[in-house]
Parts: sequence; C-alpha cells; structure tokens
Amino acid sequence: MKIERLELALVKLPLVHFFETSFGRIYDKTFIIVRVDGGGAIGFGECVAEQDPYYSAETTETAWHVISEFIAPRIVGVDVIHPREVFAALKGIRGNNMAKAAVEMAAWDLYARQRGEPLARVLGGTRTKIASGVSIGIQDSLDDLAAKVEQELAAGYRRIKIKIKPGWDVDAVGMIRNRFGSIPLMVDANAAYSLADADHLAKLDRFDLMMIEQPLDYDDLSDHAALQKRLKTPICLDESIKTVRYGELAIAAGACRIINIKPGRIGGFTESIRLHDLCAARGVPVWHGGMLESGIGRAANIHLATLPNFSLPGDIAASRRYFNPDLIDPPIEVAPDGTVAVPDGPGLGVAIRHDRVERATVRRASFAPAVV
Ligand code: OSB
Ligand code: MG
Repeated sequence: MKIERLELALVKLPLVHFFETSFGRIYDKTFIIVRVDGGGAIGFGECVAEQDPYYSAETTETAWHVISEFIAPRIVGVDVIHPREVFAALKGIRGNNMAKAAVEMAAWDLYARQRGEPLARVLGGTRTKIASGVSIGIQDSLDDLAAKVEQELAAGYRRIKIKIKPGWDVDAVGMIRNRFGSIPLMVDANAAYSLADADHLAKLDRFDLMMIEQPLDYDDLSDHAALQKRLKTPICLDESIKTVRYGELAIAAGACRIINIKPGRIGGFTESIRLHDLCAARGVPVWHGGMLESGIGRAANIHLATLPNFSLPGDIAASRRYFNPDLIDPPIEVAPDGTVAVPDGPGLGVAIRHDRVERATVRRASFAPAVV
C-alpha cells in the first residue's frame, strides 16, 4: 500500500448545543480532516485535537504543524505493506498521538476501501451494532440537566454520563438518582480534583455509579491508585492513558479498573487494538470514548468498537447531538434500543458530503512526493 497524496482541511462547525466540561465551554469545533489517496482509492481520518490545549497538550495547530512538517514526509510516497506499520514508521516523532492517529486511521480506511471491506472487518471486529451511551455536559441549572437526562433516556441510550467539577457533582448525581432511579450512570471529572478531595469524592460511592472517569490530574497514575483504594466506585482512566504502556502501568498500579479507549489519544487503530487486547488479557473492561467527532471520526469509532472487549456502552452517540447537518449523509442514528448499526460498506462505510466539508473549510494543504 502506498499513500500517493495527503491532503489536510481545517474545518469549523457550530455545535448543536454548547458542551461544557470541567475545563471549559465550547460552542463550535475546529478540527482537521485528513484525506489520503492511493491505488485509485481514497481514505479519510478525523483529527480529534481541539482548538485549545485543555483536554490534552495537542491542538489543531500543533497537529497541522506536525502532520505537515514531520508525518507527511515520512508517509507520502513511501511503500508501507499494511496500515498497521504506520504508527511504527512514525516512531521517530515523539508524542503527538492525535496527529499520528488522524493519518494512521485514514490509512486504515484507504486499505479497507482498496479491499472493498468494512473497516470493522479489517480491524478484527465482529459486532454488527454497538451499545451507545451519552456524555452530558455541565448545564446552567439542575433543571436543565434533568431535561437533558430525560431526553437522552427517551432516545434509548444505554447509559448516561455526566460531566462533573467541584460545585457540580454530588448534588447533580443525587438529583438524577432521585428523579430517574437506578439508571446506568457514570461521571467524568476531566481531571478536576486532587487526592485531597478523596473524602468528598467518596460521597459519590452511595450512588452506585458504574465508574468515575479521570477524577485526578491528566498526567497522574499514582494518586489514582491511592484514590481507588479509598473508593468503592471503579475508576476509569481517560486522559492519563496516553499510550499502551501507560495502560499497562495503570493496571499494574491499581490506578483504574476500567479504561476509556480513544484512538486519537493513543496513536490510532493499531495501538488501540494493542491496548484493547492487553486489557482483555488483564480482565479490564474497556469502552470507546468520544471527542465530539463529526460523522467521519464517529464512523471510525463505531468500527473500532466492534472488537469484543468493548464491553461497556461507549460515548458514540447520534450525529444530531453534535452537528446539524453533519459532514455525512445519512447521519449516524441511534435505534430505540440504544444501539448504533455498524456501516457495512467499504472502509468507513458512510457517505461524506464533500460540499459540506468544502463549505466548512477554513484552510487546506496538500502533500505529494517531490517529482524527480
Ligand atoms: O473526556 O471524554 C471526554 C469531549 C471532549 C473532550 C473530552 C471528552 C469529551 C466527551 C464527549 O466526553 C464525548 C462525546 O463525543 O460525546
Ligand atoms: Mg473523559
């Protein structure tokens, strides 16, 4: 397989509803779409780096820089036998996993389309539908939160996750338990607490949550291990699991009992499969995270989530919660039973509306091998 050309588009889209986490509120999303051409086929990838370095150190601009200056020269025009070699071929570039993943996942899509097979199949997945959960941001009031929870339960989602931060935690969870009973419920703190808050976080134990996601620092493992000893609620790590190696260390340290896999965070599909397999071997369940992706990145997530150890509902919800219209048509829908069907066409298996991508594009770049 050879990538003959690589193109980048920086796109900006308004969100249907603002999204607020412990690190801030956003009203729109700016992200990079990667296109790779080879052997008469085209593959697409979406970079999950955000505009600001608040979830992770990477931003859309660092990803643009690293792909343009360092990844494209190592990948474009070079023979790689299989997309699983792409991450290893980028070993000389430290970190920058979101930039690497966007290109690696586009290469997987290209490979699958060249073979005429759905991405799920080439990744080794087996499911034809996946269980879907929602991530509900911090709202302006508990009444607004209650209205959101009601709406998402009515849509069929199989679990509710709410974002928490100091001042928006125990009362919000208590309100949901009071009004909605024993629904599958979890919280995500996006690193908003410290170990000094352990007694406060232990107040969540009585609500029988599925898990608490990333309560402590984005870079931490050892404080999470100490916290897990003091909590009944399982800890799930997101931000802290930057690589497969960190996943291994976190499990060994007892820093978490569950892991959130986002291919962007750990460098793409190949590394995600390695982490998935490692967790399966250690008896640690995983679920697929989300980064408010457009239909392009969302479809990629759906395919990966067909692997067997994705045994908990993921943050892979319907397009209409994020963008209207989405960059794909038809959009991703959730069925009344809270599942999302896996597209069965070649590659990502969704129809990209290139006119909409075009209209949302604020900058582009193109890379081809130098002509000799
Ligand atoms: O922590 O999982 C997170 C969105 C942006 C950055 C970080 C996170 C999230 C979400 C959204 O929770 C999940 C979704 O795509 O619905
Ligand atoms: Mg998270």
